[in-house]
Amino acid sequence: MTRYVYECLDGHTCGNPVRLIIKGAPDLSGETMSEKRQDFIQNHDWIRQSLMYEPRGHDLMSGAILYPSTRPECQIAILYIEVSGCLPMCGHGTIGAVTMAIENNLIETMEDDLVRLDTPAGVVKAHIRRDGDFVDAVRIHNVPSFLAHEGVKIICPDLGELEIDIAYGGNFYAIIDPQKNYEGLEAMTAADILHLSPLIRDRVNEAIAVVHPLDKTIRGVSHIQWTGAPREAKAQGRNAVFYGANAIDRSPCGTGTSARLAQLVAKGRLKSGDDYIHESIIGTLFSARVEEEVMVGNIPAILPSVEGWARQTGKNTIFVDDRDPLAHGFQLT
Ligand code: PYC
Repeated sequence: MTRYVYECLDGHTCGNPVRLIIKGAPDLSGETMSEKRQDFIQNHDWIRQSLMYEPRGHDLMSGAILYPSTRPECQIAILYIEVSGCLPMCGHGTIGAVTMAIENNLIETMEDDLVRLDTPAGVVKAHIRRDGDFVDAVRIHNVPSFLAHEGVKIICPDLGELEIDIAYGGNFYAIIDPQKNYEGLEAMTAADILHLSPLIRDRVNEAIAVVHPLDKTIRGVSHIQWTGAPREAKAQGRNAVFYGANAIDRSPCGTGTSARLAQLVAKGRLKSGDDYIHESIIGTLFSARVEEEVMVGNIPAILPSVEGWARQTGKNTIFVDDRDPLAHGFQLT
């Protein structure tokens, strides 16, 4: 019998789970985090499934693994594992992983409480706001984000024709704004989002092939963002992001917020220096900012930052035992 043992720190960022694997992860081959991500996907994906899916995880589970950096300018590298796959970047995951790693003395910050992270999508800077021995909040300076396609038309069962924008913020998002056949997030139940989002994702990916212009391994719309009017007085927008087979992000979604900012700048509704407070489906808030306008190849893009808080909920030693018929987990679809 072989028993694999994983030491984890469990927590959440603004309501969405983060499982940080601190012991037991495999060595990965590759010169960069993008190559190591490919190695993980090809050779070790069962570990993600074991730790994210039921019965050790659940439909929303999201996690991260720390590795030595492959870039001289970064303190640490991070690999994102989630029910939806091994992501290029995850915002709430970064805020949670950095919070728990700092509070458990796993990483040290540079000057000004800054950590430079080597992620598969590129370098992400995290600024720590402390409260004594604890981390109060983390502001991530995310990878360049951009509007990739505007007004993609699809037919959505139940709703009818929808016009959807596709934007990148570390993952590709199909963003659904209020329009003739969609009144806004306030008109949707969680069950509606869970039912319609995978159908929309399939139709969007059939309609258009999205590929990152500088990294061909980042491709396809993985996340669906439903937008709507905020409920919190200080928020400018509210959203619900669907991912995986059955998940709605409980946080305002870091890469989703970055994609949203890029979309709003491209449409002239935000500009460099503007703040944007983004509300989640459960009312938690991320405080985002358009830091700078840049180019990605020949596409106008932005550098977004997103601040949020995370709290550790416990420590977890997880066994994956090859006598267990459900060792590699399962999902209900
Ligand atoms: O915060 O970037 C994010 C994220 C992606 C999927 C769930 N959360």
